Amino acid sequence: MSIAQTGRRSRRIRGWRPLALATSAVLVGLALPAATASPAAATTTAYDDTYYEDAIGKTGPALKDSLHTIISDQTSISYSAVWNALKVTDQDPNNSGNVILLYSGKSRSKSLNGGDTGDWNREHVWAKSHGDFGTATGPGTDLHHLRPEDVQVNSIRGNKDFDNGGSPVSGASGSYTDSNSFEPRDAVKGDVARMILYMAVRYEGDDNWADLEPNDSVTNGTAPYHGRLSVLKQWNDEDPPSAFEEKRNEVIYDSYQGNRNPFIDHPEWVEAIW
Ligand SMILES: [Ca+2]
Ligand SMILES: [Ca+2]
Repeated sequence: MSIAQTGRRSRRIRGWRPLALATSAVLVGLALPAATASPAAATTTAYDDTYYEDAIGKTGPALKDSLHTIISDQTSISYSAVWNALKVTDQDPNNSGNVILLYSGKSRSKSLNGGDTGDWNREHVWAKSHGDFGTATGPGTDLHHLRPEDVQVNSIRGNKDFDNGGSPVSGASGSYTDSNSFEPRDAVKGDVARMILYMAVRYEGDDNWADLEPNDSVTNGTAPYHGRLSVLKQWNDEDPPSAFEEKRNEVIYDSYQGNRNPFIDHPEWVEAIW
């Protein structure tokens, strides 16, 4: 672990009170952490009386069940239609001709979608081999976990579980990887967590697809599980929903699938369920 990584990880320590922290930092001459994150809180309550009406007030498995029912009412699109959808959902707010690539944060021309070096392609944040759902219309085409990514960076991420640690990823500054896991840059850590946990609630094995669930492993292989839950929960707290993420949720709801990612509207529901 590099010094830089150590610094990044130590910035948030659960349960430390600011006064005690300041005092102990002075006593032992430590630098204060650069930032602290608050527990997740609702991004919007605009849908609580309507879309989420049946889920409000619930917790644990009852909340998960209720959200599953709510978000399973959706339109599904084909894998070929995903290209044009991503050009809308992930459009660069500062350049309408470009999309933002998830792990690298780079802005790249919408027209460079494809499979060659320098192109961007369709990254399955829930690795499609975890549950082996492929790219048939279903979980493999669900826009809530599909993002544009550079072809090479996508290949480096592969089907690895998510965890902290590793060596810097070429072409994706701030991301790290080792033999069995991938750590995205700080600005999208929460996005990744909320996408994985959306998939876990949306897919419960009551249709033709596997029951996708998070766990704490980094060796899930083709099992319908994705790790690591403990790290994803931290990332959800550290990186609250951004305007980009909220707009993306809205566009998928309004224009493509008619369903929402509940954890973008209510990130505190992660802790309420897991
Ligand atoms: Ca974010
Ligand atoms: Ca599930």
